[in-house]
Amino acid sequence: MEINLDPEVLKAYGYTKENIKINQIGTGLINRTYLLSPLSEDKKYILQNINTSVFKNPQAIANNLKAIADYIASTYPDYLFIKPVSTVDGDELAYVNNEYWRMLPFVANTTSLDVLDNEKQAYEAAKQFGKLSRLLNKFDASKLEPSIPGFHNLALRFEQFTLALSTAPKELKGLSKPQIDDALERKYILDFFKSYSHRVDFPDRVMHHDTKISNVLLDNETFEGVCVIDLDTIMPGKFISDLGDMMRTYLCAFSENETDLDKVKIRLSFFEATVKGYLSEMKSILTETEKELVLFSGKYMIYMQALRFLTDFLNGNIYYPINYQTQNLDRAKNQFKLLSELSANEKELQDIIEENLV
Ligand code: GN1
Ligand code: MG
Repeated sequence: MEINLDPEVLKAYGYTKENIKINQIGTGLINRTYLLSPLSEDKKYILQNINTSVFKNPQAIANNLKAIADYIASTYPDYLFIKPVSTVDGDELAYVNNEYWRMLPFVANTTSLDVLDNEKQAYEAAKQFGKLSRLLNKFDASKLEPSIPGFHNLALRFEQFTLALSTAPKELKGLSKPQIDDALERKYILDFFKSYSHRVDFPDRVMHHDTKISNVLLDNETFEGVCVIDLDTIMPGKFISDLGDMMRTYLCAFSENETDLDKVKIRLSFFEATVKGYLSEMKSILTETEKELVLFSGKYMIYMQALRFLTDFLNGNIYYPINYQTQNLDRAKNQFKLLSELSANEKELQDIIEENLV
């Protein structure tokens, strides 16, 4: 397939179409991603177009990554933090024809997975995300600017849902009635969060905010975690964001796009591996309040994602790309099923957490 990439973007990094091989890669819903293989180098690069309708302030991302990279370089020089490659003009971003681009080094001998097929992968991934927050425990999170304001703010997501509900056409509301009821009924998750959010020992930390499995690089041979990638949403947040999104995306053998809800079940052994991996890094820094919220993290993130998909369906699918009209509604159904599976297994899951907190 011919890849239609603006030559000016390559030029910003000192390349031309003639001296580079280009492949489009990645499965994310938000940014376009390419793999660049310069013919004269052993190294490869990842080039990404930043979706500015989602990331309205790309400079914030560049500043955040620079601040963290500088801190890591002086504090943990052996830690592999994938910071952007500078343009020939020395900038962290290339601005070409009203679009922002950034380039990252490709890490050789690693793979990124789209689906998890064994527990070790869950453990390794969770450990990598935990390690990032642990190493940045002393870094002042307030130095970072939110790259998407209110990104994991459940109160805001609930507000956006109620707004969508008040403006959605009757037909869409009719189609999604059971999910609207689910969303309203589960508002206790938001209320529960609010009862904790002002506690002083529930701090803002540096969180990754997109902990799906494809955002971790694993060693090709040993399958050990090497580093985390996709750092656009690194910003201050609560620890529940990262662990919760891992529960959302690692526990079920099928993705949020699965429409056969009988398949939406949670795998206890993957839960155990995820919690073990995350806590192996974070146990020593989590506060007593945070430790109470380990299982809640999954509820918070799954509920939020269900709300986001349902909201987008009611808004006429303006945010998440879809393959068919009711896909966001199906995704919301999937997430509500996952949420009820988590609740149905609560006792066993809490036992696993307790074992891993001692
Ligand atoms: C988006 O593009 P991707 O797949 O990395 C979204 C996440 C959602 C996810 C659901 C910036 O992530 O928050 O959890 O879709 N990212 C943004 O698939 O909205
Ligand atoms: Mg992402």
